[in-house]
Amino acid sequence: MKHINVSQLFQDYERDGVVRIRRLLTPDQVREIREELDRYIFEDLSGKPPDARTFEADGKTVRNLWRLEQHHPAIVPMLAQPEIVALASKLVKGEPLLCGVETFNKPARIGSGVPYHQDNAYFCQTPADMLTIWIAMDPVTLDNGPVYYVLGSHKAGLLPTKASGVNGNSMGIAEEPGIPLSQQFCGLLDPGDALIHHCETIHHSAPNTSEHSRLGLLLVYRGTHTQSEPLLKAAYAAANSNLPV
Ligand SMILES: O=C(O)CCC(=O)C(=O)O
Repeated sequence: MKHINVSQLFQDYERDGVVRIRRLLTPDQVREIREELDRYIFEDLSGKPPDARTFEADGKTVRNLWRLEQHHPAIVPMLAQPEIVALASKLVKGEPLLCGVETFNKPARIGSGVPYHQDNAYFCQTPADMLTIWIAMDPVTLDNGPVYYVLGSHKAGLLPTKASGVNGNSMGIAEEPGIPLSQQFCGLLDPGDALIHHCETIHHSAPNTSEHSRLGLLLVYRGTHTQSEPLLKAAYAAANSNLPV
């Protein structure tokens, strides 16, 4: 990680609400983590509670793994290395707390899309010093459902939400921003590359209709100084209440 210019990254993050980092993980680390995720899904997942995962519409292919830090804590040291924690600390402007380790698997052919949203509609934190480090385990291409971001959108704060009805992504934004894809930042990545986005940056992704998996592994950090906002929590609970697990 010595190749990262942290001050420049901080400036870019503050301006755009999203930054790309090449080679956050080495090919060996990616291989090791991917093997462990495959093993966890195959051997352990069926014994975990329903909040450990969301399936695709076929009811059996994993769309998301949730709460890996609780359900599979042994994976955390493979990811949350000191340099990554230090980077998170700079961007959340305080002591970083790892509050989520999860995946967006986007399996080949059936991986579902993610509606336009801001993560803080789920996280419900104030101040909004919270972020996601989205690490590519596969090549992310134009064809397999990359994440698109509306640059600078975090600066407008949290926008009105609506329930999206999407299992695994229940909170959408009430009005899509109307910015063409060509003017949005497209997170094309090689395995081991990462995106870091602010929790109020608007983003979304299309279904994966390609023959290639697009697995993203996410680390979510907040500063220990942030607090839950009860009104936001209530809206989130309402949006989730009618969705299957
Ligand atoms: O991986 C995706 O397609 C969406 C990811 C996402 O919504 C997020 O990182 O908050």
